[in-house]
Amino acid sequence: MLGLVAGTDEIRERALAALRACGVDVDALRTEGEAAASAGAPVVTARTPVTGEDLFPLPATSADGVAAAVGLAEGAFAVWRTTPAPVRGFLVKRLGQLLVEHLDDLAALVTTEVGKTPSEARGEVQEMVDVCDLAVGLSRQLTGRTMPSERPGHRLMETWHPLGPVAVVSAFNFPVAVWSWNSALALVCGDPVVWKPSELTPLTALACTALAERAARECGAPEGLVPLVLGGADVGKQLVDDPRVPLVSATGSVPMGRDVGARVAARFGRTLLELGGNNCAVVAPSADLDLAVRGIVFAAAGTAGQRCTTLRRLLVHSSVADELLARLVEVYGRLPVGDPSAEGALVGPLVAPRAHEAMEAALARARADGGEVLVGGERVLVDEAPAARYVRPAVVRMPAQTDVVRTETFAPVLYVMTYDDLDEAIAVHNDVPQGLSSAIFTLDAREAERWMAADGSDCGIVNVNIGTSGAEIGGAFGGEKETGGGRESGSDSWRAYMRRATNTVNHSRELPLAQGVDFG
Ligand code: UN1
Repeated sequence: MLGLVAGTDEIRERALAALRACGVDVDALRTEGEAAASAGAPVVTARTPVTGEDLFPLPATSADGVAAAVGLAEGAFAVWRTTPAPVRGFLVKRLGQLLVEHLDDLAALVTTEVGKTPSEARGEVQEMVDVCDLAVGLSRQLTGRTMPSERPGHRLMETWHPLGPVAVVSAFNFPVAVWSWNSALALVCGDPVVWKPSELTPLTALACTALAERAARECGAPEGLVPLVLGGADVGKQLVDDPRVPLVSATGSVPMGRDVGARVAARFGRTLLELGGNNCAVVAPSADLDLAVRGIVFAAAGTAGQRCTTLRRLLVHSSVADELLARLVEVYGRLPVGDPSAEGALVGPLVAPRAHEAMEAALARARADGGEVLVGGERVLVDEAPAARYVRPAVVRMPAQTDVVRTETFAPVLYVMTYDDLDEAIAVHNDVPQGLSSAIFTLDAREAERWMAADGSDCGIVNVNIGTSGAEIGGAFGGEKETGGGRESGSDSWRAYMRRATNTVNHSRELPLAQGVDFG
């Protein structure tokens, strides 16, 4: 177990320095936040899960402020949509450079607000840099198709146009990467982005926005391309209901997504939803167990179990279950839990007390269902960090896939079940409401192909011999069923941020009608 390296005062000073380095006028914001707090006006309080304590209050955006932010974005759209896409790419290229320059500052803020280890925090910032690269390339490849027309002297083709202001509602666990997946693509596609970050992570959002605004200024882009709004569910709802926002991209819980989806559908807007995951790995008899153990532990315990791609279920063939479990219990027993900035730390804190309560409740339900906690589950560093929530990641052997196993609990709890037949394993795997990420560990080519086939895993991410988390940005990211169906980041995800126009052009002197219709 690792102790605390720094107290709240030192963490606050480091965060302030990082914010100033990124160009955020944080001293003014802090003064405003304190004034708002003492006047009883709404605030968003920056805090750190590392000690569990508050850092300072920031002013929340008022309803007028949210409406004004959308208005600004609408104004920017009028200019940005006719700016050539490769020129829009310059802005994202500059943003990528600024992110590289401020990688340490941004990673420090991610560690402060989410409690990620420096390596994982840097990885998240790297994900932003990578997606900027992808978007810059895309800015010259927003291509439509030309289809053969059935009529002589006609051309049939499609053109992709900018859509309009995009609202991005992001979650605490990837406070900057998910914004960048959306905004780097949206910006090259010609769309401004109004961002509402999680209330738990306002500082990383302020830093990214300051850098994006700087990139926009330096490129001569219009003002209002990247407005930020801070606040709670009311602020999110206002954005979601604003008819000037044609696309809402939201990451978070299933109930949130259900509400957002219905509201946006009611006004015929579009949504891109990234909701819960209940990700599972199958460990087959032929699995390379060294590799499987490493893949499983990173996916299940990394980021303290707080990725939407976190491994939550394990289906192990009964012939290898005892050996795999013994190895997992041994590795889990020596996982370094504590201040993420401590030397060697691999597991930081849970984001907030309610995450710990959810973990305790899930463990109690699992025990009631006949589950046996093989290792972990207990809270640690209670005296040293009473307001924080550090826990030992848990492995729980379950007799069956009961309701608690079918529920996503955003904490490091890995439920293990055994199987004897791959068909049976796939059926159990797919028998959950969520459908984000999945993996099989096998050296058998037939099993691997079956896993990826139409009657295999029903998830959006289907891996072989790697864990469920840590996707690269080049692929489309997202999942099926209650995960929401959205796809972000790589491949052709950019299409969600554009509208398609089908063009038929007649360059003949005749007017033949389609389908051979005769109209006199
Ligand atoms: C999330 O948890 O919301 O695949 C995103 C991963 C990361 C992104 C996770 N690249 O684990």
